[in-house]
Amino acid sequence: MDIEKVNSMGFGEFVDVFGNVIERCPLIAAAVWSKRPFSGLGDLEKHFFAFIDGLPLSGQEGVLRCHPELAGRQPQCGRHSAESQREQSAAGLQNLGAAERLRFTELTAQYRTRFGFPFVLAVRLSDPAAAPRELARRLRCPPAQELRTALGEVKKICHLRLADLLGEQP
Ligand code: 2AL
Repeated sequence: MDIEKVNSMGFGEFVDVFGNVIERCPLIAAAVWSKRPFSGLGDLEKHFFAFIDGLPLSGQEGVLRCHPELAGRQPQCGRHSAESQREQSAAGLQNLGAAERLRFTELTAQYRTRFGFPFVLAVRLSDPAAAPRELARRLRCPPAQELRTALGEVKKICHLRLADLLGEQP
């Protein structure tokens, strides 16, 4: 789909198509529609990112909490989105061995207890072996720094999903 097509979309179609580029946050797509016309992928994503950056802390934490647990069998609420399922299965995290999976699950639980939101990682840019190391490393970061890192991962996931929808190279 090219940018002219995006700019021609009515509100409902735009939210249907872009409502999950930020995981389970269609409100952000609803707000971004007001910013059209867009000149291209970079311009479009700039508005998604600006909305996230403009949220109060509680809103930014809310965006993170809408993400499913990585390699978790069940999301916190609702179902895994189709995008999330695809990303997680492509990353091979569902195929971790039993011991690795247990360790990973323990660390994600510790992460959630420490920071109050789930561990978010753009898994398409990572590999299954790197994810547990990254989780262990980020678990030790100061909370304010970790919030920024996690939102950076949300933006990477958004970029990849937008590039897929527009048929562009990420
Ligand atoms: C996800 C997800 O759904 N896709 C991805 O790349 N990472 N979730 C997460 N908690 O990191």
